[in-house]
Amino acid sequence: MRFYELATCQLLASVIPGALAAVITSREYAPQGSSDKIAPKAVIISMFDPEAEPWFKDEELNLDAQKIKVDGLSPLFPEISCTENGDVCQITVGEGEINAATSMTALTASPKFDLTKTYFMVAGIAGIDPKQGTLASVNFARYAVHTLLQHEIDAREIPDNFDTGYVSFGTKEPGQYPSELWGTEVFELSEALQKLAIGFAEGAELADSDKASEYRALYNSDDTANAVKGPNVQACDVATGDTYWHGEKIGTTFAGTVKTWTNGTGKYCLTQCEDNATLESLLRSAKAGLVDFSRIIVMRTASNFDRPHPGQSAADSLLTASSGGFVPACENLYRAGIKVVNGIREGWDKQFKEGVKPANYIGDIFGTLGGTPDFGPGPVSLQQQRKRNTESSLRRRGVAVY
Ligand SMILES: *[C@@H]1O[C@H](CO)[C@@H](O)[C@H](O)[C@H]1NC(C)=O
Ligand SMILES: *[C@H]1O[C@H](CO)[C@@H](O)[C@H](O)[C@H]1NC(C)=O
Repeated sequence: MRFYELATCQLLASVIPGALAAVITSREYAPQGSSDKIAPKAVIISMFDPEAEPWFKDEELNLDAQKIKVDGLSPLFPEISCTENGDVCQITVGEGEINAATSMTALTASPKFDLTKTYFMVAGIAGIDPKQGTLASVNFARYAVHTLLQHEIDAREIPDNFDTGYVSFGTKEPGQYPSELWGTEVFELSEALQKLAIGFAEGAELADSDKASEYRALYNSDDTANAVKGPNVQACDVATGDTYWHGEKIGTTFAGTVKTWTNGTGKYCLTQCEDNATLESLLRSAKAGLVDFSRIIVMRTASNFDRPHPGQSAADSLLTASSGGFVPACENLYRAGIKVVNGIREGWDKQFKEGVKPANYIGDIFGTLGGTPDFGPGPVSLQQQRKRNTESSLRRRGVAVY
């Protein structure tokens, strides 16, 4: 059954954007003067309404000024919203990996926009590891790791010598570097831009709530000192998976995944469902010259912890507890995010139009955009990797390698 499910999920993820491109090409792509195109300085990427709403309360920004219908967006969120002069736009991509990748591809393929100089900012809520940060904090990622892209054995059937049910593709035990790579395992973003964004966001007065304040005090272990402080702005990497995981043990597992897959540089901190998909879409559009991968910011505010506090079960923490973090986290997307957006707008002529040169490797595990990843298996040609993936897949199913 697993193979069938796998095939289905791949089919959905690959066929939808393909069909979409055909629709866009046939229905929408009419030659236009580039002057007709909207060329935003910044695009804010939300996943669902509570993340988007705080931005629309800003009457000066006025994101309601232009509503632009784009074929291929989520049926729930069929329009891009832009300011009067088009210098800032907002997209709600929908939740989960498939929605994020498909909606972003629809936007970047649309002839209504020129996004070659645009800064993209993912602005969403996330879970946070209490060892790394706290409720309502504002976090900017350098690495996005697709931690759910591996084998899973249900906890009740884990072998005695395994400490987790998660095993990288192409390996036989937990904790190994994957030899089978699908290409979206790890994304690395510009650290120079991440630092500038943190600098802008630090100028924001962050929201908090009494309830969040009381709740974070319950994380009173020696290793969770970061959880009991008030909301702050910091660097913090993201882990992606459509499965909304929760708990100490699974968090520890994925902390290991992030560490192994980024070759020790990335640190597990935030959990969410879209960033790798959004980044894969932007990566392919960057390869096509439609966007610039050095102009991407991932900002996630913490709406909840990714595990229980001492004395609480994982199920209670996930399903019944109310941490008070959701409302201030959504508000802080705007409060910190508008500082970043305005920083880019105000510094446009001086710095941002030209671009911020990245000092670190940026891109995916294959080096698709050029350069050499500081993570990944090292030099392997795409042809070799395809062969490895086929062989690994056949080995897993006991089929003789041809
Ligand atoms: C990352 O770690 C793996 C496993 O130890 C190793 O094979 C690979 O060469 C490393 N990659 C880089 C870029 O250092
Ligand atoms: C997804 O994004 C997260 C963080 O944004 C990153 O750590 C992860 O490697 C990414 N994975 C994929 C497959 O894009």
